Amino acid sequence: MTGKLIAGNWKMNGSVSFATELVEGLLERLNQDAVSADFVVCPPAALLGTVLSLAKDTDLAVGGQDCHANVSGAHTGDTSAELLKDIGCGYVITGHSERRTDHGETNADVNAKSAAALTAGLTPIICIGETEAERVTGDTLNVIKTQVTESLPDDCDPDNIVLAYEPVWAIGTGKTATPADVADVHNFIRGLLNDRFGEDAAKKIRILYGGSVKPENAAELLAVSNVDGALVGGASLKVEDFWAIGVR
Ligand code: G2H
Repeated sequence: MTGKLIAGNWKMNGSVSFATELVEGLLERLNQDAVSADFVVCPPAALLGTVLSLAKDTDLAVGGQDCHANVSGAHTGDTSAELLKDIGCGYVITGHSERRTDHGETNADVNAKSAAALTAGLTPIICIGETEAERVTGDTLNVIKTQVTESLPDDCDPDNIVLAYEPVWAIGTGKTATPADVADVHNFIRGLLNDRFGEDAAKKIRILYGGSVKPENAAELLAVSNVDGALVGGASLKVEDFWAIGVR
């Protein structure tokens, strides 16, 4: 692990002209400033070609928003991890709560997709997080424990995985977890990773926070112990805001 990892999840937003402008703006800033953070953008699949051609041979990494667990086959509309790797991606988001909700993805699905990503040579950004109902009933840490245990592939290499803690109630709602809430969960996740991989290996795994991260709250969230970066949705769609989250 080096600096913070700032990952932009564009979700189902953008166009060719939007992507071009945003990526050119990021590259301009990356060329000018000495930056300690690592930046990755995850556009919709249809914009990956546009983004990858602009980001080729630069410090801007590119990722997919999902992948299929299989290498190929009759899976209309899906994209394999191998293909993402082949076109130049370095990362793929797996298990985002919107996929868990919209497509019924289970921890077992997320595990299989993350394993496929690792086999293909991609770094999966494996998302976990509790719902509002689970938080209210005091089940947050139990849910997190189950998600971490079941979503990470058995033999995964800690050098090549990223976790993202995204409380579902804070996603796109403008509600942000307090630094104390985030510290509790991130410290708990680090403990789970220590138990599973041993402290030396576990400390290589970046744990991102996601959920309404914006320039106004980024400094205090990124200062929390065991917060190694951010997974950013809405604010990753404006170059100034996305940049300001990682470079202050
Ligand atoms: C959480 C996040 C990005 P937003 O989904 O993954 O989105 O920053 O809009 O809450």
